[in-house]
Amino acid sequence: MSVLEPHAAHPRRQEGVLSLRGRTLSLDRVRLMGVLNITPDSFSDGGECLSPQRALSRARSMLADGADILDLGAESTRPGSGGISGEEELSRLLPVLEALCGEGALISVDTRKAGVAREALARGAHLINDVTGLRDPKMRRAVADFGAVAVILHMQGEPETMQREPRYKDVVGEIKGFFERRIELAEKEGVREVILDPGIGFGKTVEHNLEILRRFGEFRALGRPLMLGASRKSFLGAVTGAKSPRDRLEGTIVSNVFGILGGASILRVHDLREGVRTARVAEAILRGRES
Ligand code: HH2
Repeated sequence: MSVLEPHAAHPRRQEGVLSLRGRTLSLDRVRLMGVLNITPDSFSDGGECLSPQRALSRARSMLADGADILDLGAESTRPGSGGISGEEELSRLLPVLEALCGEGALISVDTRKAGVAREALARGAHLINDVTGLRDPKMRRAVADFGAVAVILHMQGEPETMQREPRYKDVVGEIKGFFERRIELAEKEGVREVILDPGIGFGKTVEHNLEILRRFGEFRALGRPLMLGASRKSFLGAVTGAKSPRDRLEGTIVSNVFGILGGASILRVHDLREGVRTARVAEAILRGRES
C-alpha cells in the first residue's frame, strides 16, 4: 500500500477527542507533543533543562510555539542508558510538573515506573507515556485508577541493550501483534484509552525504522490514535551523515510528513515551531485550507 493511498477501510487519521482527566484534546488536526527532558544525559538535549527554572522556561517557549502537550521525562531511555531510582526521577520531575499543571498545560509523563506514574497522576498529569508499553501490571493499574490515557510504545528489549542486535521477521506485523496483545491487557485492567507508538529507535535497526515510516499507515487498522517520535533520532544521522542530533531537523520534518500521510495523530518533537508548521502545511495539502 502506498503512503498516498490510505486503505479504503480506514480514515487517514483516527479522529475524535482524547479525554484527558477532565480536559479534552480534539484530534481533528495533527497535534504536537513537545519533548522536555529534565535529565543530564538525554541523547539530544541532556543537561539543558536539569534545573526547574530552565525546564520551565523551555516548556513555556514550546507552548508559545504551539505545543499541544508537553512530555516530561526525568529518566533518559537512550540506547545504553542505565536507570535511576524512583526518588531521583520524582525529585527532578515533580517541581516542573506541578508548576506546569498550575499553568494549565496538558502534561504527559514519560516514565517506566508505576510508582512515578502514580505520583505524577496524583499531582495532575494527564497522560502516561510508557516506553515499556504498559508491561507492568502495576502501571496498567495506576493508569486505570486515575482514568488517564496511556501511550503504548513498542520496544524490543530494554534501553540498556535494545540496539545490540534487533531482529524481526516482519517488523510492522510484529509490532501490530504486540499492540493487539497489550491493548487487550490494558483494557482488561480498565484502561480507557491508549495511543500507539511503534517506537522509532527502540530496538530497531536503521532499516527497521525506515520500514516503519514507509508502512506507518498499516497501524491505522488498529483503530487507535497513532503517535510518531522520530525527532532528531540516530537513523536520520545514519542516512544523512548528520552526527549531531541538532543537525537532524530536515530528516525529522520528512519523517513527520510520512507519519502524517500514514495517519499519525500526534508528533513527538523537540523543535516545536518547525513541527507545527510541518503539520499545518501537510494538512493543508491533504485537505485544502478551507477544511
Ligand atoms: N523517544 C524517546 C523517549 N520517549 N516516547 C514516545 N512515545 N515515543 C518516542 O519516540 C520516544 C519516547 C527518546 O527521545 P528523547 O526523550 O529525546 O531522549 P532520551 O530518552 O534520551 O531522554
